[in-house]
Amino acid sequence: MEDKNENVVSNQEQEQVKKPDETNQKSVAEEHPEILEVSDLTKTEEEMDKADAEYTATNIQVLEGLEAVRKRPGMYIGTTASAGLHHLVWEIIDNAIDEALAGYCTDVDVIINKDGTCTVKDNGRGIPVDIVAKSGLSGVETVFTVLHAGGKFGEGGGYKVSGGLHGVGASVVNALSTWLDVYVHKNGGVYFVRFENGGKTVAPLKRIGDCDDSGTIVTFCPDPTVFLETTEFDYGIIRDRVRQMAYLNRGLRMTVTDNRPEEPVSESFCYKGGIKEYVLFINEHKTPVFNEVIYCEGREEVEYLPGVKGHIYVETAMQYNDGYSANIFSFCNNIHTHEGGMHEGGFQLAMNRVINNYARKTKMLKENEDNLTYDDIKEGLTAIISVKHPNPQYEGQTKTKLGNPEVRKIVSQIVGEQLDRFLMENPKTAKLIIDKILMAANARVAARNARESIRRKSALDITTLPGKLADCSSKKPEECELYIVEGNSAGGSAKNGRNRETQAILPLRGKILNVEKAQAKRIFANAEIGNMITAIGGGIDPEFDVSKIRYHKIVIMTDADVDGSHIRILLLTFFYRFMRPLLEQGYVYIAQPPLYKVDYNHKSYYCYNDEQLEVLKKQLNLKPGYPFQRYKGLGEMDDTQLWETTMDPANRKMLRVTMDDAIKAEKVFTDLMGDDVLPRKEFIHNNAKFVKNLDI
Ligand code: TSJ
Repeated sequence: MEDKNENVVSNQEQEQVKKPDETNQKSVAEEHPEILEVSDLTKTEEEMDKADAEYTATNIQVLEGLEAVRKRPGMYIGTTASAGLHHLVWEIIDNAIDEALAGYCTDVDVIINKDGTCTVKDNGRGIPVDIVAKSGLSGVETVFTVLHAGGKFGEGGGYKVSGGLHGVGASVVNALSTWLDVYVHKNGGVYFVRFENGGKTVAPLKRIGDCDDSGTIVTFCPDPTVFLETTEFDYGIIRDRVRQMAYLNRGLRMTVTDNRPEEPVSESFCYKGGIKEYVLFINEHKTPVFNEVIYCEGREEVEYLPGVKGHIYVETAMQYNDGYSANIFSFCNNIHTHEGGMHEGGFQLAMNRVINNYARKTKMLKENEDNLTYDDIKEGLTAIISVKHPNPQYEGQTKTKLGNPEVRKIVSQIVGEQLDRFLMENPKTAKLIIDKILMAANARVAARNARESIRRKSALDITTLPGKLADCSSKKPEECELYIVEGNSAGGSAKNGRNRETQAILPLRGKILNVEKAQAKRIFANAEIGNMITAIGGGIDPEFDVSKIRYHKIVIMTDADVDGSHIRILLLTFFYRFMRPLLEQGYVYIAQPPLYKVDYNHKSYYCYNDEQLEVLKKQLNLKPGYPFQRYKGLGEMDDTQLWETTMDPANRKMLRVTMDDAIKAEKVFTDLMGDDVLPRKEFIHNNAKFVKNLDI
C-alpha cells in the first residue's frame, strides 16, 4: 500500500497553492494587525539598535502571555490529562504539515526520545530567522513566544490551514514545556534557540554552524507540573494520528519512531493515493461490492472575509462493502469533524441527487416509486470527505461540526458532477451500487415493522419491561446501573448480591446475535437484543435518545474467558451500531471480576491479575505451592463474593469503554466482526485495545 519512492508534494494541486495572490495580501495585513510581517533581510544599524531595545520590552509582554497559558492550560489544550499532552504533539506536527501543504516539505518525522521528550522534524524552508517588525524578535522566537503568532506571518508564503481546532500555536507548547529546543536549517546556516521554564528564552536565536539543507527541528519536554496525570507519550496514539495525517495529505512521508524501548520501533507512512487508500484501509477486512474507489476532487475560490479570497479544496473517496453500516468520516484541515457539518451536508445532497437521477434514468427506479433515501444510500458505504478551508468555523457541542455554509454547495457541486460522470462511464459498477441501495430500501420496509413493535414496547413503562430484568427501585438514571450478566446462574448471584435500590440485573442467555453480520430485520427480532433495548429505554438508532436512558452506567459482566470476551465484543458492537451515544458519552463499563482468591489466616484476598497475585504471595510470604483458587467463571462466586469483589461501588474496579476515535473503533469492530477470522482471534487475546483503565 505504501510507496517508498513517492514524492508527490509537487503535484499540480500543490503547485497552484504556492502562488500568492498579490492583490489580497495587503488587505490581510490591514484587516488583521495580529498577522506579523517578516522584515527585510537587510537592516540598517539604527534599526538593529532599535530592535535590540524593543527586544527586552517585548520579551516581558511575551512572558505575560505565556504565563496566562500556564495559569489556565485547559483553556488552550482542553485538558492536562493524556489527551492534552498529545495535543502538544499535534500542534507541532500541524505546523510542519502546513509547510507541506504550502508545497515546500516532503518529510515529517516524529520521534519519541529515550528521555521521554518529543522531537518533530521537517525538511521545509525552516521557520524564518530574521527579525519580525511587529515583535522585534526573530521569526523563530516570535512563533514560540507570541500567542497565536504561529506561522501566521509570512502570509502568502503558503496555504495556511492551521488556526482551526488545534491551531493554538507553537507558543502554547513552549509555555507548557520545561524546555524546548529549536534548530532551523536555512540560508546555509544552522540557527538555534532554547527556551526553559515555560518559554523563557535562554539566549536570543544564534547562528551556530553551516549546513546545505533546510528544515526545522523542534524538541520539547512537557512540564510535569502542568501534566500532573502523565507526561508519558503513547506510541500507539501518535502512530495512529501520524498515519491518519499521511492518508489525508497524499504523498507526504510521515515517520514515527519510539526510541524508548531497548529495541527502538519505527514506522513510515506515505500514501500516493491519499484518501483513496484510506478507504481501502478502512474496508480492509470487509468485502467490497466493487474494486474501484470513487474519487472526486476540486477547488473553488471564495471570499472568506470581506476583500480576502482563498481556495477551498474538496476531496472525497468512497467504496461500498457488503455490510449494513455506514462509515462516513469527514475532515476539515486534517481535523476529524466528528459532528459532521456543511461538507457532509453537501456530500449527502450530491449523493441523493445523483443516485436518484441515475436510478430513474436507467429505470431501475420506477416512476411511481419513492426516491431512494440517504439512509438506504449510505448503507455499507465507506467514505472519506476531506476539505481544506482558509477560515473554518467550527460549531457544535465539541466544536467538531463544520459551520461554513458555502462549503455545502461547493462539495455538492464537485461530488455531484464527478460522481455522475463516474456512474455514466462505469455502468456495471453503477448497477451494483443501485442494486445494493434498492436491497437496503426493501430490507428497511421489513425492518420497520419489527422496529415499530420494539419502539412500542420501550415507550411504555415498567409493566412491559422484560421479565428477566430484575430492575432497581430508584428511578434516577444518574444513580442507576444496569448489569448485563452472562448466563443465568451468575445472573442469579448478581440478583441476590446487588444493591436493589440502584442496581438492575439483566441476565443474557448464551450468545447474542452478531449484529455486524445480520440484517436489521433479524436483529430486532432477537429476544436478547429486544430485552436490552427495552431495559435501557432510549430506543435505537436512528431515533436513539440518550436523554431517555434509564441507567447511566451500563455494565457488561462476563466471564474472564474467550466466550466472555466474545459476548462482550458482540454487545459493544451492538451499542456501537445502534446506541452509539452510549459509548460516546462514556455510559458503558466492563465489570472486572477477580481472577484469583487466596485464603490466608482466616481472611480472603482477591487478585484481579497475575501481577497482583505475585505481589500478594510476596507480601504474605507464602511458600511455593500454597493453594489459591482460580476463578473460571462468575458462577463460581456466591452472592456475597460477587458483591464484594465486582459490584460494590466501594471496592470494585471497572473499565470504562471510551470511543474518542470513531474510525479506530469502527476498524476494531470490523476487524473483529468481519469475514476474517484471524484479527478476531488476535483481538480476543488482547481485548483492552479500546477500553481505557478507570478506577471507580
Ligand atoms: F510549530 C513549530 F513552530 F514549532 C514548527 C514549525 C515545528 C516544526 C517541526 C516545523 C515548523 C515549520 C514552519 N516548518 N516549516 C515552517 N515554515 C515557516 O514557518 C515558514 C517558512 C518560510 C516562510 C516564507 O514566507 O518564506 C513562511 C513560513 C511560515
